Amino acid sequence: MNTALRVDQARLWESLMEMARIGATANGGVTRLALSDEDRAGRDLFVRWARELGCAVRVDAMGNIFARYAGGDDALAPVLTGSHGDSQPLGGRFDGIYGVLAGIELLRTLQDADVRPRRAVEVVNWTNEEGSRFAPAMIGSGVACGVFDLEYGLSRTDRDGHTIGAELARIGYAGAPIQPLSVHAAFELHIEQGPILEAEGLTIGVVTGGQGQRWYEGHFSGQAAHAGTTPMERRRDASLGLAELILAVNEIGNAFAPDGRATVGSVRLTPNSRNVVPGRADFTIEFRHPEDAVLDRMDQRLHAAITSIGQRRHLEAALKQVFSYAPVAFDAHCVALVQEATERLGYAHRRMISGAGHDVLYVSGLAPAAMIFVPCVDGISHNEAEEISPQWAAAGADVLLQAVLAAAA
Ligand code: HGY
Ligand code: MN
Ligand code: MN
Repeated sequence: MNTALRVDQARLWESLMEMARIGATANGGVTRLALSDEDRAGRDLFVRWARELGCAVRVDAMGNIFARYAGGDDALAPVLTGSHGDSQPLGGRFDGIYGVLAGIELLRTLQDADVRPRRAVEVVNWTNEEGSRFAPAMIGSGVACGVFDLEYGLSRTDRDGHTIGAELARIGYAGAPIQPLSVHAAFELHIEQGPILEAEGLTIGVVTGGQGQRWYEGHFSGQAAHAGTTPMERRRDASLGLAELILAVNEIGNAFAPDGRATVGSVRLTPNSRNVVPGRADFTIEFRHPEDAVLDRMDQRLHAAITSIGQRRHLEAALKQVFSYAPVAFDAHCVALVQEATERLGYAHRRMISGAGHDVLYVSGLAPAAMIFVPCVDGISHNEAEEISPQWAAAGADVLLQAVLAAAA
């Protein structure tokens, strides 16, 4: 490992700030929802920067963009890095895009130093990692890695009925048919999105795996009624079922502390009018935990709670699981490369699992993979206040550079 080779911190930071102007929000965050006009602008900037580096750029049928920096022996499978360019609504300036632009900075550093690794290095910009506009999450990497078929991926719709396929065509990123992913090893660099590294005064997270997730969608149906004329005892108010459910989901998360996570993130009342008793309440639920057996128990408690609430409140209840993936352990050799790079660069670090989902978790089903975390201020993410320091950004990119070069040798 040639740790004399370092990324250019100022150039990386400037790229992050230029990208953050696309979809910039009033409170210092970004809204760059998957396949929106803002996402298109961000994609166009990524492609321009990749082409300026002499990369071959290819787009697949899910709009995933791969920028390839040729290696000495181009017949060999490449080393893959990158992340996602889409954001949450009112999201942060670094979630996902930091890993994409650190990949660009890595290639700029190789080009400046005239370094040509034996294997090609590819930087990917995955489609719809967040799962906010289109569910489920990580649909671009999921199709590319064979977890979902293309037809399923292209047919996902947003709340306005727009499909991924139509939106890809609209923004000009409906690419070539999906080919089996050819990857020698993969490394994703990401902000931690949690409080651990900063609280412990550490610079790097050597990520050994990711926890499992279960996503659900459901609703309670009662009866819409006049808010003024309908006596309390005659109501079938769907919002009361929702209120009980939110507390029940929170209890399930607490029952499996300290690692259990349970969230009702999105709700919708119908007709959502101030003088109508809600006839319907739609909700999303997501659970996370490092152990699949515990996710099964959380699932059982959820179904029991939904049934009980519906019966007691005379509401029809519906629940379906829309997404899940089991906990993942990363490849020991890739984790060791990250650990060695971190130690040689002298960064304070710890091993940890990822609480958040990331595209490389799917890639790890096809090729050896690992992740690198840097801290974020107060552990805040999925929030306009998301913040990192230029020093953290460069430290993570330097570890990525060394791990990628070691794998590409
Ligand atoms: O939800 C997640 O874990 C990821 O940040 N999209
Ligand atoms: Mn992310
Ligand atoms: Mn995210």
